[in-house]
Amino acid sequence: MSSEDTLIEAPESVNSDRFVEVSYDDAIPNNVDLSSDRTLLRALESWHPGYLDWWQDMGPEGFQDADVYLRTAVGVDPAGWAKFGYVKMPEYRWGILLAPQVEGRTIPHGKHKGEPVWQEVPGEYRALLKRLIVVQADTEPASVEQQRYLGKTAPSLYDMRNLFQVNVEEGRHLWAMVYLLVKYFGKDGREESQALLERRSGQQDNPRILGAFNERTPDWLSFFMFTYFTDRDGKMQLAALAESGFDPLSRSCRFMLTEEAHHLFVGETGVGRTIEATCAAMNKAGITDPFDTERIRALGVVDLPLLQRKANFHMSVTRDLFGSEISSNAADAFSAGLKGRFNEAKLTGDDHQLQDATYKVQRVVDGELVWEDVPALRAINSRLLDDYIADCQGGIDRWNKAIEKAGIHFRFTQPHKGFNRKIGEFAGHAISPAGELLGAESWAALKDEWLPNGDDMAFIHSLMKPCHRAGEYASWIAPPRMGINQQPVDYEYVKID
Ligand code: BYC
Repeated sequence: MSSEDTLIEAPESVNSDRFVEVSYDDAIPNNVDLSSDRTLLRALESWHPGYLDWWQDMGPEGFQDADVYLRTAVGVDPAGWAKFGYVKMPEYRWGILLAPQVEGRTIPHGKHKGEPVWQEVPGEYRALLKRLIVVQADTEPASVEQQRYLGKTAPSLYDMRNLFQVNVEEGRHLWAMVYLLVKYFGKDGREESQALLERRSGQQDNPRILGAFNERTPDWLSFFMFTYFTDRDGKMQLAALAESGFDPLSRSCRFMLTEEAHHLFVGETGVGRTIEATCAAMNKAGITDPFDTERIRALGVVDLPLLQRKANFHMSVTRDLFGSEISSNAADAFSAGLKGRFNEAKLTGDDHQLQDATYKVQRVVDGELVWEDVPALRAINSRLLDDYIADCQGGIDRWNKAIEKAGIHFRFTQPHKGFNRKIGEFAGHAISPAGELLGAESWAALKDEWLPNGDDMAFIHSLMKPCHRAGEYASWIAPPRMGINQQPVDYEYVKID
């Protein structure tokens, strides 16, 4: 099991002298010299109370007074950027932290390739840039809202702490984007920042912008799948935005990626520990058939086919977050130099402008799945989605290795890209995990084998009993190999009373 997910490396030309100390004396900790810009400071200070009200209303329910063993960013130097200690979540020091400026950085892609990066918003791209920042920002509070009830059914204090860590850092990511909106987009930016506190995940009248962020996260398996699969969309999108020619956005996203790695780790190990508990219980009971559902469930663990169905749901919903595979919005953002491909600056083999290049995209044409060469510029989303699918495989392979080691014949797989899609090329088509186009009747008859069904959800619900004493772990999840920050696994990570 990986200890942390792979990070985007800091560009080599970062000069370590340029790591700016984070000031924690200010009400809003920052490394952007906020105190020297009174107007900006006032605008952020006036947003702050609304943020705290939102956190009280929509943040982790029932644990606002608990002391939580949290890490707080104290700098952006990769060697020592965080400190650990007990904090009540509403008192968490949400700060504004940008990765250091890279000397001489140039725009890596698009029409302006090779020109110096922008330190101010390029006027002609203002609306497009603002939209990207608002969409990114909107996902952060959305995920906190989706996860707000999970503390109550945490399978251990260790897991509860990890949930809250993820939540406060998503809150900080909102701060990171609001800083950009308020500093660089004037009145519009202030209005957008306010609207970010008003939309609500799943609310009919004023929902969050992207589909997956309006889904429920009703149980801990959903949380682990979300942090493995959906936070990984966060990794890919942040990495693409880290390539932006608008340097403040690039620097914000680079630091956000540092925090994101832990969220992915929570997802991978959460699913991994669930698998470990299942395999151990099956072996102890002498059950070899992973589809012997009734007997496996009677042991108080999650059968592997159910986990696959959960994964299928989260993978498909998350793939929708990449937008349409063929998109003129994405082409515009790339050509403008606002959003690149994954690891854009390091990619070799093309001119980073893609005027004549093509990319293979799978589509449904006349009732058949076909591959077509489409202009690479218009296939930017498709390529990022392909990179994402490849990136998902590492953890899946590690889960499979653990199952194999336990001697159980079962393998997790990724469903076909078109499975259960609502956005893009495959929307409106019924496609099986194996990649067959189906009629509506076959889909209706088979979908309960591929997506969590009513029995699955009822069973998961029955497992979601709190384990809130230090060192206790629910039956369905193995304890972690190591605690947080070298603390033991039975450490009191959250002091509830
Ligand atoms: N649901 O040309 P299209 C994270 C809209 S996750 C609803 O297909 P485009 C995190 C789209 O907005 C990363 N609507 O796609 C993870 C557009 O509407 P407008 C979040 C959707 O524009 C876990 C229209 O359809 N960051 O950080 O190329 C926890 C046509 O758009 C959806 C970003 O996404 C959908 N799934 O791409 C916490 C990066 N998909 O504008 C955090 C910033 C598309 O015409 N965002 N639409 O009204 C972007 O780069 C792009 O907005 C997207 C969409 C990739 C999302």
